[in-house]
Amino acid sequence: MFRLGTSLVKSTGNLTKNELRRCLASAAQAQPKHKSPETDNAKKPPNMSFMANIFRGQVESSQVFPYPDVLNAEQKEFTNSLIDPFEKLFLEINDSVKNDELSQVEPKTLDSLWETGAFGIQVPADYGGLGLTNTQYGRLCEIIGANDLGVGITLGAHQSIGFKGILLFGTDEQKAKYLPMVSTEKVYAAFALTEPSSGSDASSIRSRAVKSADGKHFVLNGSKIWISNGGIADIFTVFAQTEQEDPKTGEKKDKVTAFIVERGFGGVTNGPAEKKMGIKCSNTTEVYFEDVKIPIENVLGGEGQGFKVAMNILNNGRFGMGATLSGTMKECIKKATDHANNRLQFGKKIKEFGAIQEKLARMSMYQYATESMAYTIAQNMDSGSVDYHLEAAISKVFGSESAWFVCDEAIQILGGMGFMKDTGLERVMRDLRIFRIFEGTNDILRLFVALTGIQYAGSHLKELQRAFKNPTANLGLIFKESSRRAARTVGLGGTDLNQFVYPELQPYAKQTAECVDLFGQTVESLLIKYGKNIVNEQFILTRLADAAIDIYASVVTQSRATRAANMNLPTAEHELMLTKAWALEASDRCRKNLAKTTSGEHLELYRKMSNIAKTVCDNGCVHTTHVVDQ
Ligand code: MYA
Repeated sequence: MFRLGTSLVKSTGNLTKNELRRCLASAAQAQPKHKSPETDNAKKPPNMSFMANIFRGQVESSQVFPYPDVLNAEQKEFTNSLIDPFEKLFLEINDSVKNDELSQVEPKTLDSLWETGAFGIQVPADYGGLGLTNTQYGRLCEIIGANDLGVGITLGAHQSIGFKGILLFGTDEQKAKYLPMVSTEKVYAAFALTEPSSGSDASSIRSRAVKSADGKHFVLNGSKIWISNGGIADIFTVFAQTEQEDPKTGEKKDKVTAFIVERGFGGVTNGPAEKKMGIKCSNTTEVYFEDVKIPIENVLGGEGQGFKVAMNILNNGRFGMGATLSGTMKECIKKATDHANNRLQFGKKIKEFGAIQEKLARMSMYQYATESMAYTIAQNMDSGSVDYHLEAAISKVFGSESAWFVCDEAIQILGGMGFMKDTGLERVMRDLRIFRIFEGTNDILRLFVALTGIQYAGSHLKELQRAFKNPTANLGLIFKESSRRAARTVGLGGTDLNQFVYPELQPYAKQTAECVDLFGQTVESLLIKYGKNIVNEQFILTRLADAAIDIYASVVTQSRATRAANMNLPTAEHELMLTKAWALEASDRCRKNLAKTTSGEHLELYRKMSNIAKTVCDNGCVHTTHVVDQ
């Protein structure tokens, strides 16, 4: 797992050119010989991701400031025209309680969803879909999330991942053949990656496809588990190992290839619907492939490219979860607010108690941050950005944890009533639990965020090291870096976000900027200390990811509230308040998390926890003596 060590380099310490040169030289030693990402980097356009850049202590503001605004008036009008029918469908036709009880989406809901175009929201109109952008899709996802997450997964497994590969990587022929089916002909799609022995470690799948001697088809064998829509889909995006020959060396190696598989090819079967804790109405099954003959034209994205196809499908769909769950959170907040406004205890409405106010405020802050992230990412994607992987992973982690927190707090505010099925929060809580697990567990995505960011910081240092080999040709770069470090050590030249935010947000932006600087310095010191072995330091990486998440949430809320204030929106004052409160809490948490990556006390704590876990595992349970027994 996480073979990200490939391009990690040891980082630099502080300041002088000679020291910088020495550190960079040691970085070069840590760089494996078989790969040269710096050459790759030289060819690549600069990475515009805000998050990737803060790992190297730099601010690349274009994705976050000003808050993106990509929809034109016509697109906004069209989106608005869809909101009503979508809401009506969920209010008048869909019955979330019944779906949950039946463990099935009622056919009348499915029919209406097909009629409104909900199964092909992003499919271009030429192929029969609604042809919406990511931003518009997000807006509709919110409505789905507010009403029925189980239906959301039926829709999401179909289009967010099921046939997304065809949209992203399909040939013209593949698009023409499959997209009309999946958007208008009531043909369901599914994404088949996970296997019994391959969950988070996605590249370790064992399903295998063997090319025929005439090269015209593959024969696929294998089985997949927990496939959403597995029992109802007729089109699958399937990932399997295929033997690939290196054109240069002739060496043969297994590499993952993605295929579009039709149930009609024969040999595709599925197990019974799984009995689940939540999202019960969405269909989840095992899917088996036995000698399935797949025409060569159904390879998706190129032979041996399947792992990247899978990762990019997942990256591309993750922001949708944030949008969906921000709708869920709004609904939970509505229920909690209704209760707080009406419930009398100790002679007062409970909304007057500080303990309840704190909950409602924090719930609103998490909802605001989740929504702000989702639309920052969606709109960046719509503007053509390809550098959104880290942000999309962050929004998935943050959205799923925020929604869990918000729903839990809503239940707490409602007290005994919240625990009753009739209130509807109990189902939402059951439904929400899976969101922290699927589409990449939050634990894995935290590591992904931290390690991908560190890898990027490392590759930047490698670039500097190269510059030092030919200083006369790279004076500008060397001078800039040396000056930046020199200024930093005397407390100057730090990050300045004030220029981007509404004046009254500046003191808060200053705190976030300090966190950005501290973050960059921490990444560098971790690289100095651990080099490429940082990949093994999961206690630390997790906390680094948490700090990154808080910074991203702070920046997107500051940007969005600035937009609201500049536009004089009627909610601007409240949005500024949410943003300030968020920044205060988040910068405090961020500083603490960063300290926890280096402090001796915490490193000792991690060692102890690691030992405790080892003992518990060796023992098969807790390893203590019961006070009553002895
Ligand atoms: S579907 C199943 C979900 N499964 C997962 O998400 C699997 C999680 N695992 C992984 O993502 C990977 O295995 C990890 C990498 C990250 C652990 N983007 O050596 P490596 C590149 C781009 O690090 P590994 C489900 O749950 C990397 O740079 N590239 O890889 C259904 C490197 O490239 P190079 C990436 O250690 C849910 C190469 O790959 C990425 O094996 C239903 C190898 O990297 C990336 N992310 O592990 C949901 N990662 O070789 C429905 C790696 O060039 C949702 N790489 O250096 C619907 C919600 C919304 C509702 C909507 C309503 C409409």
